[in-house]
Amino acid sequence: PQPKYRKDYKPTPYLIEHVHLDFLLNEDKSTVKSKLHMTPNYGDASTPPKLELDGRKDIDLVSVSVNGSALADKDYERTDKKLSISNLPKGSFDLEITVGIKPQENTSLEGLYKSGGNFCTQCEAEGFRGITYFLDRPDVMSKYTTRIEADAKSYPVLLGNGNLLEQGCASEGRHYALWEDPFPKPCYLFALVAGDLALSEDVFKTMSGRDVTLRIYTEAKDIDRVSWAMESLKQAMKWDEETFGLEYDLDLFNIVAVSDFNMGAMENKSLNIFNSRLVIASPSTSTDLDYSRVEGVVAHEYFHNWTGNRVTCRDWFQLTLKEGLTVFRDQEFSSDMNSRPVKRIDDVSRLRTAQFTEDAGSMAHPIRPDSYIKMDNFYTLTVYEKGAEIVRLYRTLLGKDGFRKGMDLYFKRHDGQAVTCDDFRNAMADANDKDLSSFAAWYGQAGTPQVKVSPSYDASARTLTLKVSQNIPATPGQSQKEPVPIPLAVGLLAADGSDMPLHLQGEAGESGTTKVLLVEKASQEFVFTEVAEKPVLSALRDFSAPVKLQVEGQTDEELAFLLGHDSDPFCRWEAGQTLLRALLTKLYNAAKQQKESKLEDRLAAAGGVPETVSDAMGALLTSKELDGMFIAAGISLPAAAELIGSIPNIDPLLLHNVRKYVVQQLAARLRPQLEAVVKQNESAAGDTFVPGDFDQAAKRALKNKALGYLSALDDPRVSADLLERARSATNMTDQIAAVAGLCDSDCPERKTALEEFYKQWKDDSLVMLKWIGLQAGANVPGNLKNVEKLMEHPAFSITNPNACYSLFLSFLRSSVNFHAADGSGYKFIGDSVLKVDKINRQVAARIVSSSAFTALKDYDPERAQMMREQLSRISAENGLSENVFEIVSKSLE
Ligand code: HT7
Ligand code: ZN
Repeated sequence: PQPKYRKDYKPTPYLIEHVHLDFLLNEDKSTVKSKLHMTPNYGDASTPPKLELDGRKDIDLVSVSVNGSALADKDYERTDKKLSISNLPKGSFDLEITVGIKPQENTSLEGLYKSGGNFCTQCEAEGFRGITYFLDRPDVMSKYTTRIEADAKSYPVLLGNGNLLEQGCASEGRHYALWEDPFPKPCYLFALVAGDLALSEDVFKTMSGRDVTLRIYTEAKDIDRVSWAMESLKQAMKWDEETFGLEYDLDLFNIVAVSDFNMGAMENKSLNIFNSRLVIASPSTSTDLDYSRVEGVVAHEYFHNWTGNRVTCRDWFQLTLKEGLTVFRDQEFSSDMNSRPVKRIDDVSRLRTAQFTEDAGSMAHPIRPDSYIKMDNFYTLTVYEKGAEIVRLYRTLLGKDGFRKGMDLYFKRHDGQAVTCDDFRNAMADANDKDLSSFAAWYGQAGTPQVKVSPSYDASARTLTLKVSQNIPATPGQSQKEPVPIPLAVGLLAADGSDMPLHLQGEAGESGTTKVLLVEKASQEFVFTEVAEKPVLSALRDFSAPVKLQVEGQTDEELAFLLGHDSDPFCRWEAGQTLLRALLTKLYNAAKQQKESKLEDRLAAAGGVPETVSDAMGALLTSKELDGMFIAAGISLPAAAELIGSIPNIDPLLLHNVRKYVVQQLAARLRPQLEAVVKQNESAAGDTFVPGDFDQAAKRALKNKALGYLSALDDPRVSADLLERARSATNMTDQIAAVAGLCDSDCPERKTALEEFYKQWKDDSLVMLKWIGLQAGANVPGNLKNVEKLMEHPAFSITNPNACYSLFLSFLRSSVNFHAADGSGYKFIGDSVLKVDKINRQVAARIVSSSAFTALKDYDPERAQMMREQLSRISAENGLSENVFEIVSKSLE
C-alpha cells in the first residue's frame, strides 16, 4: 500500500453543491441512489479533467448517468477503489449513480452496517465511500437531502441529518422519511439510522430563546438509563453558550446509542451516533468513571458542532484542528462541572502513560502527521490529547480573554469552511496581535520534549537563576529537531510553604506568585530577583506544557515538602509521583543487579521503602484539607508505562513485582490509617447514589483506593471483607472495586465473587464487559488459559468491538500474562490480531497499536525478539488489512 503525503494536497477539481441520497433498505440487498449536483473547481482549463470518485470493491455499480444520459462504457473506468469518469461536460452537471450494497454483511462497521438488527452508519474518516461512489474528502462540503425507505414494522424509526421534511407510507408495508440538512457538510458527517428504537425527549432553550428538541434513542430495554446523558447534553449546550458564545443551530439534536461501534461516538450533524457504553448509565450498572466518561463524551460530540462541523478540516492531516480543540473544550467543560485539579491530574496521567509511550514508539507522529497509509490509524492520543495540550498552550500564553478573542476570530473567518491548523494558529495570533509562528514546530515534530531546569540560589545577591534546557529525542523519520516554544509556569515556595512574590529580571514590577516563562531556545536562563530566602522551586505548574521535566538537584525532602505545601494542586500531586517514580526506579535497578537472593530480600537490602516516602503518603492519606479524589490520585503509584522507556531493556515482570512490593510495604506500614480511611468514607445506610455528586464520588474513590492497598496484603480477612462488599454493594463503583480487589490473588473468594457477579449481571451486556475485562487483565500466573476460554463464553463476541477491547486490551495490561517469559501472551495476541483482522480491521489495528509490540526496543532482548517474531508472522499473513500492515511494518523497521 502507498502512503499519502500531506505535502501532496491539491484542491479538488470538482465540488458537489447538492447531494440527494435515496436509500432503499432491505434485508438482502440495499440500494443507494445518489443525485449529485457537481460544480467545476478546476479553473479555466479548456477540457474538464477526469472525475475520480472514491469507492470500495464490494459496491455493486448498477448505473451512472450524467445530465440524465447513461454513460457509455468508454466514459468510465472502475478499479477496486475508484470510479473514474471522463468526457464530462464543461461547467456544472448532474451526476446520478445507483449502487447495491449489503450492510448486513459489513463487519468492518465502516459505512452502512447493522448493529443489533438496526441500520446505522459510520463515515469518518473514509467510510462514506463504502456506501456509494463519492468525493470522499473533507474539503468537499455539500448540502444534503436524504430519503430513507424501509420496512415499517422492523424499522419504525428513520433518522437522517438536519430537519425532517416529510414522512409517510410506501408500498408493501414500507415507509419513508425525507430529511434535509441546511448546513453544507463533508460526507464524513453524513448519518442515517433505521431501526426499532425507544426514545427519551427533552427541550433546551438556547440563549437566543429558541427551543431545541433533544432526543436520545436506544434499544427499549435501555431507555430508562439515559437521563445522565441527557443532563450532560443540556449542561454542555449551556456551557458552550456561556464560555464561547456558541449556540446550537438547528431545532433538533438526536443521539442514537448502538452496541457495535468502533470508537466512542461520532459527531454527525444533528445525529450523533454513540457507542452504547457512553450513553447508558445507572448507579447499579455504571461506575463513577463511567458517569464522567458519558458526561465528557456527550459534551465532546456536541462541541464538535462548531469545532469540526461548522468549521471543518481541509484534509485528514489536519485532524487535530478539530480533535485537539474539541478535546481541550471537553476537558475545560468537565473541569468546570467537577474538580478542576482532579480533572487535570487525570488528563495528565493519561497523556503520560499512553501518549508519551506512543510518542516514543514506532508509530510516533506529530500532532499533524506528514503521511499515512490508513487515516484510521491516526485517531491517536497524539492527535487528540497532545493536540489538546497544544491548544492549551495558547490559552496559557494568551489568557482566558485572549483565547476567547482568538476563537471568535476563528469562527468569524472560517464558518462554513474546511481549513488547516495554520488557520487556527493565525486566528489566535491575529486576534491578539502576537507572533505565534514558532508554534508551528509543535505541529511538525513528534517526540516528547525533555526539559531540564537547574536552579541556583545566590544568597548575597538574593537571586535565583534557572538554567533551562530542552531536547527532543529522535523519532522514526525525524532525527534532527528544533526547539519548541514551551510556556513553563513556575512558583517559588518559602520555608513556611507559602508562595513567594516573583520579580523576573528585566521585567518591571511583581509577577504575582506564578510566572509563565517562555522557553524558546535549546537553553536559556531566567533570573528572579529580590528572593529573600532560598526557595523550593515549583515548576511546570498546572502541567503548563506536554514535556518531561527534570529538576536538577531536587531532593526527596524537597519533594515531600512540595507534596505537603505547594499551592498548585498539579505540582503537589506531581511531587508525590516524582518521589514514587524515583523509588521504583531505584528498587528496580537494585533488583536487576543482584539476582541470586529472593526478590524481597534484594529490595530490602536496597533500602526498601524509605520513611520519607511512607510518611509523605501517610500524611496525604490522612489529610483533612484535601478531597478524597485528590488523595486517591496522590497515593496511586505511577503506572508501569511511565517507567518503561526511562529504564533501558526493561523486564516488565520484574517491574511488576517491584511495584507489587512497594504497594505491599506501604499497605503494611499504613494499615491502621488505610482501615480508618475505609471506615470514614463508608456510605451511610440509606444513602442514595446521586449521579455527578462530587463529594459522594470522592468518598468512594478514596475508600476504594484504600481497599485496593489492603487487598495487596493477601490477608484472608481482607479477602472475606471484599467478598462481602461485592455482595452487598449498592452501586457499581463499589461492587467492581471489591471484585477487582480479589482478581489478582488466587484466593477462593476470587472465584466466588466472579461467579456471583456473572449470575447477577449476565443479562446486561455492558456490565459483562467489565466482567470480561476484570478476568482478562488479572495478574494471576497462568491466566492465559482462562482468557482463551473467555473467548468461547457467551458473554464474548468477537464481532463486537467493546467485547474485543475489554478482552484483548485488558489482557495487554496484565504484565504477568501478556509478558509471560515463554512468549505465550505475545503469541495469543498475534493469533487474535489475525483473527480479528478478518472481521474488523480497525479493531485489529487498535489491538496491535495498543500493545508493547510498537515499543519493543524498550524491552529486554529476549522479549523484544519474541515480539518481533509475532510482528513478522502477522505481516506475512495473506490478505492482511492496510490498517494492521501499517502498524506492524512500522514496528518492524
Ligand atoms: N470524530 C469521531 C471519530 C470517529 C472515528 C474515526 C475512525 C473510525 C471510527 C470512528 N468513529 C468515530 C469521534 C470523535 O472524536 O468525536
Ligand atoms: Zn472528536
